[in-house]
Amino acid sequence: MASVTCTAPVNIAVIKYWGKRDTELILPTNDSLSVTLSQDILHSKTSISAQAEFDQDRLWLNGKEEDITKNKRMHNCFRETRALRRAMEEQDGSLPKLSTFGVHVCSENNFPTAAGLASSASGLAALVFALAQLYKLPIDMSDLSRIARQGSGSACRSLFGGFVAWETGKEDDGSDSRAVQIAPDTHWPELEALVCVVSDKKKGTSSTSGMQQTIESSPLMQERLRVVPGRMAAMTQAILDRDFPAFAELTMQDSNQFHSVCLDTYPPIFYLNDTSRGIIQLIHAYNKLHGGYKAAYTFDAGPNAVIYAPKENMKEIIQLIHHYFPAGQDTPRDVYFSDPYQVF
Ligand code: 2P0
Repeated sequence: MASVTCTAPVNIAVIKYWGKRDTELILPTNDSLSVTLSQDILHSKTSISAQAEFDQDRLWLNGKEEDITKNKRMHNCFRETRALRRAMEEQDGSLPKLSTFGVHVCSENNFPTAAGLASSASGLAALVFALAQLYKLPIDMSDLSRIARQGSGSACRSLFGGFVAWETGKEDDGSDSRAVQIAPDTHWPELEALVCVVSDKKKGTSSTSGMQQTIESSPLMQERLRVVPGRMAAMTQAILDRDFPAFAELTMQDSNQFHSVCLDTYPPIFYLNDTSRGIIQLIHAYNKLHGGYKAAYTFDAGPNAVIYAPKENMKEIIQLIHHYFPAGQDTPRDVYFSDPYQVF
């Protein structure tokens, strides 16, 4: 039996991926860019075993077995990594025939699954990385990211630390749609992320179906596709320059536009709630009070806020959040916050 255990971190996009030009190969309509968070708090931990006696691939997620017979995306990851392993076994007859064995997968998230905290990104990244280790594939991370992408689009970005772009690519076969690291995690140590868990409930509209509804019905999406290339270039420069005001403005604008296209989708998709909007107002008031950018918010496909800020501001921001959105109160808002905050 061969076994491997890996963890993969969550990534939070500052230029959002939303929309596919090919739903089979998972090719996006626009480039995206994310920050990979520290693995200390938000991660997926995945153990896999391959054994001749295993007659099929099986998954246990957070301790409960899931039926993956119709899970095409997981099978994409198994198929692609097995094909590479098979080629190695054909070249070197002494290698164990792992490609013919079934694989059992045990995966755990240490945060709410499917609540808009990028659990599919870390989960599929951990699976693909674990398979590459198990099969001892001589493959670089960008090539591996093309396989992770076929499990879940945003998973391709979680194979790298630091600041990561997912390039849409031009080819119809997806061969150039991959993740690349813009800068390593050591590049901007002053930048921190605070994850505010507003709700740990499963989201109402999955990202996969929500983004296709947007593509089919939102006229505003055309405007988004027009502005994203300029934002990608400006965001990349802001990161390379460690220019927090530029990073903050672009991050908030892109989050707002992403939620605007959700609202423009017909019927509309609501991911933010009153608490999310309260946090948006608080961050703008905080920045205005200081006459500059002290913090930036971003929201994915759920109500939970991620606040990026230089380390020196984080203590004050946490106090503000706790003051205006006290945790543990008997309110209908179901608010609590991650503690301690993320440092990457
Ligand atoms: C992102 N999101 O860039 C954006 C922002 C949600 C909002 O990537 O269908 O779970 O598996 O490719 O990767 C969520 O989309 O969707 C996502 P699939 P995925 O992080």
